[in-house]
Amino acid sequence: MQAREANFDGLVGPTHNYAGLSFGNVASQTNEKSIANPLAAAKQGLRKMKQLADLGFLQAVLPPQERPSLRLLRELGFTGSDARVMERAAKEAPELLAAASSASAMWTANAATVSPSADTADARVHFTPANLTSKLHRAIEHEATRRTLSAIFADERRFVVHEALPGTPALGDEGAANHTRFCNDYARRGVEFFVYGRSEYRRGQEPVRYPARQTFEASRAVAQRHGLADEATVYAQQNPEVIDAGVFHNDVIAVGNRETLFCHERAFVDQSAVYDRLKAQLSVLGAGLNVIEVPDARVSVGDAVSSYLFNSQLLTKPDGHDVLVVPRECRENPSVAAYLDDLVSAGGPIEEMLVFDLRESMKNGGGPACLRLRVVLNEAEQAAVARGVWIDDALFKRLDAWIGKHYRDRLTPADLADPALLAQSHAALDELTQILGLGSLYDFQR
Ligand code: SUG
Repeated sequence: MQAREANFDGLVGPTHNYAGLSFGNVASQTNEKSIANPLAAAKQGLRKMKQLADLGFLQAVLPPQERPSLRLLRELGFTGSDARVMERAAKEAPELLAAASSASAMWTANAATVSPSADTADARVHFTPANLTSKLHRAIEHEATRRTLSAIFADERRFVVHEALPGTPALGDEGAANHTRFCNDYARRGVEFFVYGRSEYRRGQEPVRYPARQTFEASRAVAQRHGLADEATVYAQQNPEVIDAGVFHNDVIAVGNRETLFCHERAFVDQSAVYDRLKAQLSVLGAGLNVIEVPDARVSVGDAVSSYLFNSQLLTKPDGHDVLVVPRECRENPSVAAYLDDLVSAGGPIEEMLVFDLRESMKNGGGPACLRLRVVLNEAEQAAVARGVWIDDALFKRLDAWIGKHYRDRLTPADLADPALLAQSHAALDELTQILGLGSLYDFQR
C-alpha cells in the first residue's frame, strides 16, 4: 500500500499576541509587547495551507485551543465569574493572564511526536502529545491536544494516541520539533532520529545561558512506547552552544525528509558520528542519506536563527522533486538569500523554493516548519482520518470567511483583560467545531 506525508498545520487562534513568554526564543523575547494582528496571522497560515494543497500535497488543519484558559487561572487560585477571574489576573498577575491567553498551540510541530505504522511494533500510527513542561503557557496544551488528536485519529485499529509523558524536568518533551524520520519510501520502515538538548541522568554538556527543553530520557521514552526498533532509532545531542545562541528546538537548525538531511555544520554534538550512525542504520534498510551541511562561513548561526532558514519544510512533490518552503525572512537576509539561490541552482535534491509571508508567527519564533505536524499515512489510514480537516477549496473559503468574521486585527497585552475577547473567542471556536465536523471539543461546549 502506498503512503504519503500529510501536513497538519495549526490554525492560529483569535488571541494571538506577543507576550515575551519564551526565554531562550530570541524572537519571542525581542517582540514582547508589540501589537499583534490575529486576523493577519490566521490568514497567513491558512494561505500556506491552501497553496500547498493546491500543489498536490496532503494538507490538513488542527484547530486552535480554548484561550484564555479560565481553567488554568482558576487552578492558580483566581475565583469568581469568568470576567472577575480575568480582571483579577490582569491586575495581580498579568504574566499569568498572558500565559493563559497564548495562542501557542498554533505551532503544531510541538503538538506531538508521530511514528508511522511502518515503523511501529503493532503496525499502528503512534502519537505522543508533547508535555511541553519547559514553559507554563505551553505545558497547558497537551490535554486538549490529546483530545483533538483522538477526535481526528479516532480509529483505534489504526491509530494510538498516548497520554503525554509525566510533566517533570527529567522528561521535558517538545514533540516533533526534535524528531525527524528518514526513509526511501514512506510506506517502508524508516529510521527515526531524536534530538535532545540534555540528559537528566547521563551527565554531559549542557547550555549555560538558555534552557535545553528536550531531554534524552523523554526522547527514549517516546521511542519505547511507540514500539520502534533499536536498530532503526538514532539519538543525537544538540550542540549546547547553538541552544545558547537561540536554537531552542532542533527544527531551528536542521530539517530532514526521506533521504535528505539539511542542517547547519554546528547543529549536533559530534556531528560526523551522528551522520555515520544515520547512514549505517539507513543502509541496512536499503536507504541512503544525502547530507546538505551549511557551513558557518556561508550562514552564521545568528543568521540561521533570525532568518529561520532551517525551519523550512522539505517536501517531496508528487513528481518526486523536493521543494523547500521558507519564510520571507530568508529572502531578506543577504547571506541566506545567496545561499538559497546557489542551493536551488546546484542540481541537488532541492530543486525549488517557495517563499511565504508568515511574519506574525515568525515574530514569536514560529516559522513554516513550526506550524505543521507531519503524519505519514498509508491509503487506508488517510481514509480513516476525520473527513472535515482536509484542506480543499471549500474548506479554505469557509475558514477564510470565518477568520474574517471573528478575528481582531489588533491585539495588545492590555486587550487580554477584555472579557469580550473571551466571548468572541468562544463564539469563533464553537462555529469552528461545526465547520470541521469535530463535535464538542472544548470545555466551554461541554
Ligand atoms: O515554544 N513561541 C513558541 C515557538 C515555537 C516554535 N516551534 C518550533 N520551533 N517547532 C515557543 O517558544 C512565544 C509566545 C509569546 O512569547 O507570546 C512562543 O511560545
